Amino acid sequence: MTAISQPKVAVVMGSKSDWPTMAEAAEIMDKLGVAYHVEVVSAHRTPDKLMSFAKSAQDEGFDVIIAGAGGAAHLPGMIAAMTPLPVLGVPVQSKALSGNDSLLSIVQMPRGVAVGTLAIGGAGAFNAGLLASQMLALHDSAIAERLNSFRAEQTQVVLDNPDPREQ
Ligand code: RP5
Repeated sequence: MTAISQPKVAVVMGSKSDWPTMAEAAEIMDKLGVAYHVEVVSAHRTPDKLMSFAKSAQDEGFDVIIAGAGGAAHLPGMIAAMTPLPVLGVPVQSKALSGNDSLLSIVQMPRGVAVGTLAIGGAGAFNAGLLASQMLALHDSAIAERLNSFRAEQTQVVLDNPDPREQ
């Protein structure tokens, strides 16, 4: 389904190399008809851009931010420090430490500055897209209906395929 309205979700990531992971957030939002904006914003390589993005995100009309990064993954936390919008953090799987570094640097926020941290890798990105859609669905009945259909289809696929030996 093609998203048609002004994006309410911003999907940012520390590097182009994060895109194969973060594309899973885009995939579910495409399916649910949720408009989103995507952009590379690096906490370490483009710190000024990080600041201007985070500080202007609400005025730009975004309702929720999905931020993915790997390694010393400071992007979600730094964005959360500079915007009142909810931030969903996706730990990208790193080569050196399998994403444990990403996870710990995103999840362990100090009390008072919140990041909703998802699972490492593609499942986390997918669920970030799902959660962002669920947030928008609180005030958008069309998205809510598509979410209900998505869940019903997912359930039906499992119910229709109970034998684990079959493909
Ligand atoms: C982080 O460093 C990015 O989020 C990425 O996961 C990681 C590696 O970046 P590249 O060296 O592939 O650009 O900032």
